[in-house]
Amino acid sequence: MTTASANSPTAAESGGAATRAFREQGAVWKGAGTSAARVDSFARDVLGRIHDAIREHGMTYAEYAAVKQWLIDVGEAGEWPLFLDVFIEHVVEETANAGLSGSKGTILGPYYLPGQRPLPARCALPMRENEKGEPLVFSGQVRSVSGDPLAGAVLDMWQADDDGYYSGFAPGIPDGNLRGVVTADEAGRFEIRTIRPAPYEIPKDGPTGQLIAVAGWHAWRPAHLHLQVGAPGCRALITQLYFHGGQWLDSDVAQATKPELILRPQAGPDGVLKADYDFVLDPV
Ligand code: MBD
Ligand code: FE
Repeated sequence: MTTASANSPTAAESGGAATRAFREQGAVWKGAGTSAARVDSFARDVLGRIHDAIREHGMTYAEYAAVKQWLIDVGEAGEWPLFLDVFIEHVVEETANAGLSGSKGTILGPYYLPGQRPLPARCALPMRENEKGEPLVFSGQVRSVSGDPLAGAVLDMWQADDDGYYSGFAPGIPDGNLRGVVTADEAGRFEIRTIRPAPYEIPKDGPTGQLIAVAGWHAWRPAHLHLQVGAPGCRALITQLYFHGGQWLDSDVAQATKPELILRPQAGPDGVLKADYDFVLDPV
């Protein structure tokens, strides 16, 4: 508690909240339906590759004990959602979404919360009276792969604030801040007023941050907007949008950037930053 600002979350606070949020959303996956044979071959493959790494690196017993303690700590801090979404999810996304032809997706991450405020096509995300950060108008259109506008498409959006903190996962931020569920208009269009988010740094006081520090990596994600975009008859798109020239774009700790996901905001006639992005949804 030396230099942390008033709403700076501890790792255990944000980790615990992320683990609770994941448990509550767990029902939506309804079991993976994976066969015993597939569990057997996948689990044996993963374990075999860990055994190989231990042999190749000549792991000592002291190192084995340190790893065991670290794994215990990740669970106790509630950091499995954080750790997995930062270091593993990008490969699951790449694998599961291979071969789609609509807009690019990327990882969901640990900070989605369902049931946020419904908003009309032209709206502002819920924010504090004096929300810090550069105002940003994010607008565009949702279409099918055949180019038809998708009337009534829904954009569920969430983002960090100007300090890089998410409501629901850091103390002192009102519930629902910078989160909202926007219904596009008859032409699939939307125009959302918000602020430009700051980059996100993984908490340094938890086991994930400890691993990153000890390994000499950095803990940053570039600034991003999170979106889940859906429409009837379409496959829901989980994605993130980044900012051209933004710090950490080329070294995202979560490896979740793609060239197709970069906004180029421009100041409008009123001087306010505007970013346009159209979403193309694959069929179900
Ligand atoms: C984030 O904000 C995020 O989007 C991901 C994927 C992981 C950690 C924090
Ligand atoms: Fe994020």
